[in-house]
Amino acid sequence: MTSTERSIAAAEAHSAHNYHPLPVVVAYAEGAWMTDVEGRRYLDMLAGYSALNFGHGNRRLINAAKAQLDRVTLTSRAFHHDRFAEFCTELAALCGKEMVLPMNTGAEAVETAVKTARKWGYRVKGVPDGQAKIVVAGNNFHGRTTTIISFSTDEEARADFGPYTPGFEIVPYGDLAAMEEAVDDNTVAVLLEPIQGEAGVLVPPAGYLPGVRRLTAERGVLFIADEIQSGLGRTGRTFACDHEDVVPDVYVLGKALGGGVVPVSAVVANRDVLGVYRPGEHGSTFGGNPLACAVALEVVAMLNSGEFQQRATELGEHLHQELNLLVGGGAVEAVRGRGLWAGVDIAPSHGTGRQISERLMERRVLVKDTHGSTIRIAPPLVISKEDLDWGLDQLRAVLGS
Ligand code: IF1
Repeated sequence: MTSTERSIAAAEAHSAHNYHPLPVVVAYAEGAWMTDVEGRRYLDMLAGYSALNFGHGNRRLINAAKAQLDRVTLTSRAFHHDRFAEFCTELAALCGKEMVLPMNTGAEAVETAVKTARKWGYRVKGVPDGQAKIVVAGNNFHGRTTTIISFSTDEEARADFGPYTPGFEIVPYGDLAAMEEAVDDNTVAVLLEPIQGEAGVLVPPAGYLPGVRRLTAERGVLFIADEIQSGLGRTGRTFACDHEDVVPDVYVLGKALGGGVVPVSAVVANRDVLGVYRPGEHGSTFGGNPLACAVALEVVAMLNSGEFQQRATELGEHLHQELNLLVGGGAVEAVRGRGLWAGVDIAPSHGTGRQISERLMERRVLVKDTHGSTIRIAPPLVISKEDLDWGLDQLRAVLGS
């Protein structure tokens, strides 16, 4: 047996099969490249589902983590620490907001946003206790907790996890009239991905996000933007909402906020929203820990430079220009996305998303399929144009176009 086979066999024997990973065992990674246990190098076109926007082994992030490791890594929030205030101040400023509630994973931040909206609904808006409603979109993906999958429309993510949490109404993504119809006096929030990732990198119709912003402002409803995957440079702007000059009431951030080094997530909003909390009403052992703050501070500093947003814009234009040339050639039925983020619908005649992913792996490119016949392309924003073109050459070869 090769070391790859041995590693995979042991993983299959001793871990739950809640994933079906490609048969590659990564041992090292740098920039946009990963090296497996056999020494083979792969171009990473998934970037940890956009957690690795700044690339593997980003020197600024690794050095920030290393420096903090020798100082203090965890205090709990029972005490202050000397990176916390700076982290909250800088992240709030990046978002143009006043306050931050730090958590760890994306799902925790989404759960925190749901709890915040409900508490705001009861304490500020005056919704009768227990009656708060949150409107979400079909084909959403906001995480895997039992409350979050309660408002999923994906049977695979929901099945056998009931009983489900009530208080959510699902409307079609992109349909403003349906959203208007759903919002009522007990609605405390609308929760949306500004671009739906798992659904296949679905960009909403132009005007939809501004329409949601107007509707929620008029009806006294919080607009919560889940920018966990779409945010922090991926689409060519700091936030995907920026493309339509929309400022939500609440940003939900994660993934790249921790730079692919440590889990860091956060809910960011003004005092009139996050001010609803009193001590003891929410919390997390690791939320806002010194190591997380040290890394995330460096992430915010890098985003403040605008260089990653600029790269994602320029390379993204090139990526979409090249991908759009494939549409109509028989292998590619549609391409969607923004910046360095694309969903490519493969014609079933050319294989499933999984099969294309496996063929690309044989050519040393790693992508992830989603829902049958779509592959998503989201390389680290540090990828060179040459490497991006090489990756596109492998895709064209696999698609025979
Ligand atoms: C899996 C999907 C992507 C997210 C948005 C919250 C979360 C995610 C917009 C929760 C997480 C990850 C989770 C991972 C695969 C990946 C994913 F396929 F699941 F949907 F990226 F599209 N909001 N997305 O995309 O963040 O708790 O994971 O830190 O669960 O398989 P998390």
